[in-house]
Amino acid sequence: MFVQIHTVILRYLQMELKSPFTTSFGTMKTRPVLLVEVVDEDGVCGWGEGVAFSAPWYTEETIETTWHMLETFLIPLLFQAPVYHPDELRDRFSIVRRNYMAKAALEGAVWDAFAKRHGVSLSSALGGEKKEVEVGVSIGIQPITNILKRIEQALAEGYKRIKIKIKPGWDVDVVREIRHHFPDVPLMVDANSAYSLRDIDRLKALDDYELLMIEQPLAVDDIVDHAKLQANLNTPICLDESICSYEDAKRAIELKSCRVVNIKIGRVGGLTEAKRIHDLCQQHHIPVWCGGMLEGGVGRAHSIALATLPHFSLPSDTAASANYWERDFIDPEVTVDNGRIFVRQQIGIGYTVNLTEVERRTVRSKIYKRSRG
Ligand code: OSB
Ligand code: MG
Repeated sequence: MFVQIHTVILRYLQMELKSPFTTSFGTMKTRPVLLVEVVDEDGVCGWGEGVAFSAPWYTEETIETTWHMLETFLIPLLFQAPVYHPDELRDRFSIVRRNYMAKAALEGAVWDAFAKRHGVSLSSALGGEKKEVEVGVSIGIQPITNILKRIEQALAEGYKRIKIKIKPGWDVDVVREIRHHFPDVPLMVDANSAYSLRDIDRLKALDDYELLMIEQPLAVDDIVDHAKLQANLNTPICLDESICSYEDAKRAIELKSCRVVNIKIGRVGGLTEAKRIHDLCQQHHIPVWCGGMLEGGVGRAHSIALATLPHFSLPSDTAASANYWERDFIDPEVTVDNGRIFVRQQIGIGYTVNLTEVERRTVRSKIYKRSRG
């Protein structure tokens, strides 16, 4: 059985976040979403989501570069030949350098169509086993009283761990204050690359607060300084931005640049690559967890399916739809019950895309057709 995609529809959605999200880089109030719909010869649909933002602060990609790469290179490559298994797309797309979020958006849609054709859930198609996944929340930079309130709320909702964003000058004091109010809460921090080795004393001071890990303290493309830092820290370093491929993960493990890896489907170029990194980390006893990109429902569904793989042993950054949106564009919306998401067993991503909700937010869309003959 194979999937021959003959139509791809790209949609640019403008979503409004319930509350602004601030990282070491800046504040986001809205979130553009690139929705990818693929349709095969028998009318089976698959859905993917591009996770690049409007500005290239997290990686070099933006929603516009993603659209361009899809339109000019990746969709034509997909149309060229049938897909017997979505794993083939990693090779087929490799003639395009990097542009991982663009690749992941299209590959994810094909994975969904593939699972639907085979009558299985995306989780099963990937080899996932878990029936539920544990999740935490990521809380942006904001006045400390708001952070404390958000933590209390998240714990009341059962979230399994709390992550806060830090930056130079907004770190040790904030963590100390949180620990004063919540001495035992599973807590971690994410710097989104805001420090350099010159800040080593400040980062070492975080060792006193029993953090689960420090996520991406140093440069986005670094694994050498992270190794030096890790050798001087008791707290595990978790790499996010620095790991864009299996090879990146391999080198980081070899250099001991981190003790934990955050896997995001978009950042690494798709589910196939995410699975390869998962397997590699499993072999090396490096715990992994599934990161988040403030996704809409389709991206969220993909992250849930990925996190059902056996070695995802730490809570994901996949909070409930209601943590981000007044109304998500899938049915049902993603809900969290005592810190867990129950994995839907329906075929494909397991959620239905609500076209009314999609169209309400669509700024532009374009249909691409495979030419026959
Ligand atoms: O670094 O993990 C990150 C959000 C946007 C970009 C990068 C990151 C994040 C988060 C939030 O931390 C994760 C989420 O709730 O989706
Ligand atoms: Mg991060």
